[in-house]
Amino acid sequence: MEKKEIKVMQKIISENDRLADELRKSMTDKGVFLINMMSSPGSGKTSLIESTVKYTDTKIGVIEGDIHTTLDAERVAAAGVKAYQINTGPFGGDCHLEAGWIAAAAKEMGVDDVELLFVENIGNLVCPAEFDVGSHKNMILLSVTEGEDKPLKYPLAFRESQLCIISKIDLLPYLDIDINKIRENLKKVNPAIEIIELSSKTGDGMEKWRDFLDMNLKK
Ligand SMILES: Nc1nc2c(ncn2[C@@H]2O[C@H](COP(=O)(O)OP(=O)(O)O)[C@@H](O)[C@H]2O)c(=O)[nH]1
Ligand SMILES: [Mg+2]
Repeated sequence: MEKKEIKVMQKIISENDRLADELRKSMTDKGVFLINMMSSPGSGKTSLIESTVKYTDTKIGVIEGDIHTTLDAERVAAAGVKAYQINTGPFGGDCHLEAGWIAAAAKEMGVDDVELLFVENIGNLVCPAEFDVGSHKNMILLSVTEGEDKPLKYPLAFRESQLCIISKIDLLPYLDIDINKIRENLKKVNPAIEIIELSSKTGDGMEKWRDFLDMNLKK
């Protein structure tokens, strides 16, 4: 990367950090807890939001990030969740979300009736980790079909997250994957990371996820 490009990137990131702090404070003042969800495409972010509704009375809102389509916003809205879709495709197809966009989306959607706001970030394990979106907590999903090595290959995303959901555990009997190795690799890159194993499909482990949300919402 040329020196000029590095300088421009640094400027974008420091402006994003400023907006992120501003948004976090404004959400705290409004009593909204903001969780940023990151993961590879298909690891189960939208499914987890859909099934969370069945386990809590908390008023949930979701800001969906995708390059194209409003499919995820339609899915969570059908599950009874207040939803807003951001598409980056028409603006160059960015593979991450930024704090300013989340602030604008939250304003347009309205959060007066929301206690828990999820940002479903754009599916990939690289760019979203580089941008603070103003969240109180970052979480990452890693489905059991993705392999034990992903925390080692994409450490930043796992380091920036306080919680890792190991998802789709109902599939374990059909796979040659060692869940202990996943845990071990997670702790190698982020010793403080909390880990919850669950299946949005069968509901296994969902009570631990609900407890995590309850504990954070009480604070
Ligand atoms: N077996 C199983 N499939 C799941 C589970 N969670 C999600 N899926 C499936 O995985 C696919 C991708 O899920 P989705 O929630 O769209 O992932 P996202 O791209 O991270 O939002 C869908 O076909 C889901 O039905 C789970 O816990 N168990
Ligand atoms: Mg999704």
